[in-house]
Amino acid sequence: GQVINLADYQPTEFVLERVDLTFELDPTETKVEARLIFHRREGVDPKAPLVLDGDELTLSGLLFDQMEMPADQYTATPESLTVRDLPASDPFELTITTIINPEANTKLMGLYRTGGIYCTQCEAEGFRRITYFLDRPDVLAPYTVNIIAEKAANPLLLSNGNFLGGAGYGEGKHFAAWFDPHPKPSYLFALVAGDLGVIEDSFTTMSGREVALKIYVEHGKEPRAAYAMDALKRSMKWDEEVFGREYDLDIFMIVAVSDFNMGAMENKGLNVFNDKYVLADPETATDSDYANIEAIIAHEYFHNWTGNRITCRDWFQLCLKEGLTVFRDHEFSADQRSRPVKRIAEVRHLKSEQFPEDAGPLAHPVRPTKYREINNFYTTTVYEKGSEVTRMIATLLGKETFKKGMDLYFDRHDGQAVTIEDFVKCFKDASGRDLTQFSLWYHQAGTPLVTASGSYDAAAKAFSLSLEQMIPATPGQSDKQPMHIPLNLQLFAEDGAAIAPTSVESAEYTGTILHLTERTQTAVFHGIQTRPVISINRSFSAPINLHFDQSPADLALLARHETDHFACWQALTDLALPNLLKAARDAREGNPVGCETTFVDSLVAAAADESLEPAFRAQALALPSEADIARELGGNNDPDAIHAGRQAVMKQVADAGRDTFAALYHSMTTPGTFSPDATSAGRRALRNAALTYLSYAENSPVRAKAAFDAANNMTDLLHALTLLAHRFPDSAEAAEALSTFRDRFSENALVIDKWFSVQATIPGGGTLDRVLKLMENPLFKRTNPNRVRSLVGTYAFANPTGFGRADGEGYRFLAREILDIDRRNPQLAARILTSMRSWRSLEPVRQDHARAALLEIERAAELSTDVRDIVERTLK
Ligand code: HT7
Ligand code: ZN
Repeated sequence: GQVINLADYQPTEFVLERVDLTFELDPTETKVEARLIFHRREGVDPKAPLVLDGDELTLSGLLFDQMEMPADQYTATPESLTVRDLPASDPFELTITTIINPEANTKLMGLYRTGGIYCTQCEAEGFRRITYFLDRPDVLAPYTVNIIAEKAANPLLLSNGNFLGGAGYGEGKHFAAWFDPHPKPSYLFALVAGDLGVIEDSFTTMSGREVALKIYVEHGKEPRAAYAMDALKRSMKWDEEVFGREYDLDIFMIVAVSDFNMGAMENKGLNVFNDKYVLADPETATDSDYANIEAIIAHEYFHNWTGNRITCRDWFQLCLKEGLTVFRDHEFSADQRSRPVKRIAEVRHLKSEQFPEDAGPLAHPVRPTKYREINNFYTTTVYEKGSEVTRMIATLLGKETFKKGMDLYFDRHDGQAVTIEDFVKCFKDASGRDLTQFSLWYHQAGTPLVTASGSYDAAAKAFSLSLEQMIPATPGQSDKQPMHIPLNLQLFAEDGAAIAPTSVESAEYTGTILHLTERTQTAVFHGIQTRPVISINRSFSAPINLHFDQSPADLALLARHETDHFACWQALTDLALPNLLKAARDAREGNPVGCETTFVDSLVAAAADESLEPAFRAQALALPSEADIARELGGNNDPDAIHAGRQAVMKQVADAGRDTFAALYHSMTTPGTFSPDATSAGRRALRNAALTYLSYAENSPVRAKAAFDAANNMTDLLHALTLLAHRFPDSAEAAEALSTFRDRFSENALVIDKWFSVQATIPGGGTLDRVLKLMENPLFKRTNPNRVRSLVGTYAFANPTGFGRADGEGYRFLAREILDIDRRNPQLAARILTSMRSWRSLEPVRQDHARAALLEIERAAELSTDVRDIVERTLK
């Protein structure tokens, strides 16, 4: 795999006008006939050859305008088809026949088989595994698709667009034809065939058109698709109301499959989903499963406008569709649920996933300029930081102007393949604001560090705030320019009342947003009667690290009085962190761990505060994770000490708040039938958080076991199981709960994934043996990405003490597994390998083991481009 550079972008010399595909489906020998109509772009050399992309293809026929192509006029390799000396006639038609083997396709890219179903995944470069093609996102055409297959095994024949018709086709076969009038790039092509159950509904769009909605799942699982259907209808309505976007075909289909490399895929009119993000019922799905389903159904649906109608010019522009669509799904969930609680969850996720990426060897800009393997750029930086950048545009412009910019984007670029520059220009044109400096957010990698310090002048009644920004060096980018950082801030008086200054001397400051644009900047707030407490980066207005020394008393005041609940949570977190960091250092040195009372009291007070919604209180009680603590410590990390320190802090909070937690455990019940709504989920989350602390206070598995036995939904059941397994792994209660759980759900692979994950995250070095044993369990299937992620992936990503064993056995295990997975599914192997991205922040002994494991992978005789790219960048 050579490096692809953004700077080398050139439009194609040939323009694709139409695509006509005919599939004769067969598990091992599917015949694909592609009729492609091209013309030359104006000014192109008439002798220019046509070069089409392929991947592991064999050509079995080639016609030019229906006539056989002479063999000396083309060269076909598995990776490309080059056609030379094309007659000057324009337009012309090329008919390409390939034979492919879906059954043997273990990469799950292109056309493959899963659970007896034919299914495709074409993003990013899967279509070239089906036929030779100009497989790039700026080549758009309308598609007609004919599918021929055995009727009994494949009653369903689906593709993009609207259904044209179908009929019998010889003995035992039938065919169906589909037409998608919306010009689309090949990555949005989809085909599904097989025998599935369906739930059906309909949606009337704002202009009164009726759209048929269908969700296809394995037979017998139809009732478990009801929540996904409900989420789909709410998404369609929301996109009309909030973004003015209407659906544009007669039918919208979702197919759930059990073998899938990612979460879901937004193919035009025919979304394909990992069944994990479709299937839910109270008995088998947790509240977070429901929330994920709602978010991902919305995300893929929203792509219809942000991604499909307007797509990316090239894969460097991936954040054009992904960052924007994540922003849209975040806003949707915020509107459907609690906005502050959603924001807290987003920021937790951003900090635990994206911040480490941005701080490590795999750091890259939101809009990268080079790649070796595009599959490795479906990253949290492109998605989540990309969403944050879009959010900052909304913050800078304000709601109304942001909406104008979005409308302009939809008007100006509908039907086109565009760039980030085109996107940003719409907001510049809608607002008149110069966004040149702001655009650095797309181009400079690394999380900015903002250092703030305040001083109060009682005589002058003035408060001055000094800010400094620093953007850390990242691979390939050593010198950084200062960025445009919008900081939402507010001053509070000592009684907790918000203060309105009489005047402010500052660079641009709109009353809530201070625009930090220089390396250093000072703002002076006048008319401040007493020493103020300042809240900075409210709602997480910018994705930065903030260093601001605030006393526990000031943080406690913010925790109590901030009107922005995200900022309350941030204050509680800022109170907790120094305690957790000190505890990790003390545990490492063998000193006793002691917590500050302001922190413990504030946390317990927040837990008991009935004016706060339960979901918020549950978030407050979920202390920063071991990974969060490791990140804050920054280097020379010992996972065992971090774990021991955090356990000691949990115990102190639990002892101090024991009565509060007992009261919450009894009061936060959810009587009546189960409902997955956010309010009920919040009550369950708070009750379960209380149960966790009680298990520390009581130091006994008895209450958790009783909770396990009494649970009537998966959220409570899994929480109790996790507590038993993680806190009391050697107890009879844990053993019994684990085997009960396995026996009850052995027929449900998605629930068994939870059983694998719970065990993969049991703290401590002994877990590796357990993982190895579980890999021999008949319920574990090496070929299924969900199984591999839930056991191997979860162990590597989410078990710092288990995976990070001091003897390096965890890393060696991962190296072996990566090489094994890579032989079947490089994309999956590469993704799991990114769990090593923070290896340089470990203490020296573990670092040596980690490096050795990475070198072992790097030295392997055969390595996919995917894994080679990750391992080389990780080691650099
Ligand atoms: N746009 C989709 C990305 C995706 C994908 C990428 C590479 C390989 C397999 C894949 N499956 C789905 C998902 C999304 O962001 O909506
Ligand atoms: Zn997406």
